[in-house]
Amino acid sequence: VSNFKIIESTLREGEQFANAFFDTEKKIEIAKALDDFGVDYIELTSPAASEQSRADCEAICKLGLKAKILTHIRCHMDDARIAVQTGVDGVDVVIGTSSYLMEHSHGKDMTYITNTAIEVINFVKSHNIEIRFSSEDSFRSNLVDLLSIYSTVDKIGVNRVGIADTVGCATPRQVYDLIRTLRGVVSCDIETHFHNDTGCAIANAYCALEAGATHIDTSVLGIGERNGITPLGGLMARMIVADREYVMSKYKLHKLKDIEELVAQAVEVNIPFNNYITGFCSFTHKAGVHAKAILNNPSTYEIINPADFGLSRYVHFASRLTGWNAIKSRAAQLNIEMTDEQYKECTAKIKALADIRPIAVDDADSIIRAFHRSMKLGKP
Ligand code: HCA
Ligand code: CU
Repeated sequence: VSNFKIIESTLREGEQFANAFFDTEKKIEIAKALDDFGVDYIELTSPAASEQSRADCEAICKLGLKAKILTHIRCHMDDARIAVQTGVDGVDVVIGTSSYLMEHSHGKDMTYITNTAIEVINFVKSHNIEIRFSSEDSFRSNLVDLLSIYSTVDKIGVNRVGIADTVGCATPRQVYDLIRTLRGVVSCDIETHFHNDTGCAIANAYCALEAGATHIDTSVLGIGERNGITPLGGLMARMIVADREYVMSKYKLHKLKDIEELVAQAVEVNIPFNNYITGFCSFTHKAGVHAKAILNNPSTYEIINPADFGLSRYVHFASRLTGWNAIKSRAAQLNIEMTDEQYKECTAKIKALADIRPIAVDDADSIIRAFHRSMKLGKP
């Protein structure tokens, strides 16, 4: 699973999110932030979508970012002709291959799709621009058809082929099997794109890498059509556990929270409370048993080190579940020192109040302070 590359699609798939409207300035701000974070590719909405989309695509190409700039088009010569004029480094071409899409969307058959694909690919390549060919709804497409068209486009020299779970139906095992099979058929890179309708988008991306995929599509906070795709932050969480050295060396992880806040604000959503890494409680430890172990050695209950992302852990101590080790640690933060017996007694007082009502940090702190004062005065 090492050496994977990210195709960041906040400015393409993400623009298909219900709330998304990015003006030129916002797109540039997001593109620069993603580039600074270290993503390999930034994918932009098709220049054929609208006049402003075309102008924005050209503007971002002119920024001179380290990341390669891609645009995403239908498998059609009209779109390809516009795309090659924008200054992009690469073009991601897509066409529906499932029976649903062939019958109810574009109405074309496999022979037509293959012939158009060949024409578009040769045209883009003749402009010295990178090209990826992908099927849409790959997991509901005919396997023999898929392998045959991928083998054809591989032979004429595409840089990547793409597999897309457009409807979010795939399971990790299905992903593994399909990518493994495809890996045996093509020699080019394999890009994958997973929607999250059934909550498998991160697991599917990971399985794809295990099976030999090379590129993963992401968006910030996972924004996209419906409930979106593999989130950039969630993929970072998964991958830092798999290969910390590679992830740490390649991405500026401490910028993740800022990028998420930038995008969350732009599309007017909150960062979910249980978000990977940046959710408000992602590194909060509450039960007394957990708190004690965490204070001893954070690895006991943490697979990800918050410091790797410029964040810190929090030991929750104002609750009925707390324990005296957490209270001792809190007392130290308040510059208060007592004996172990005293911490235990003080903890019992906090738990007694927390059994009656939810308590705030201030409540627990004043119990600690009052208890400590009474100890010094010699009356418990
Ligand atoms: C789309 C569909 C797409 C394409 C994915 C890809 C999907 O909105 O055009 O080209 O990799 O989910 O199939 O996003
Ligand atoms: Cu998609």
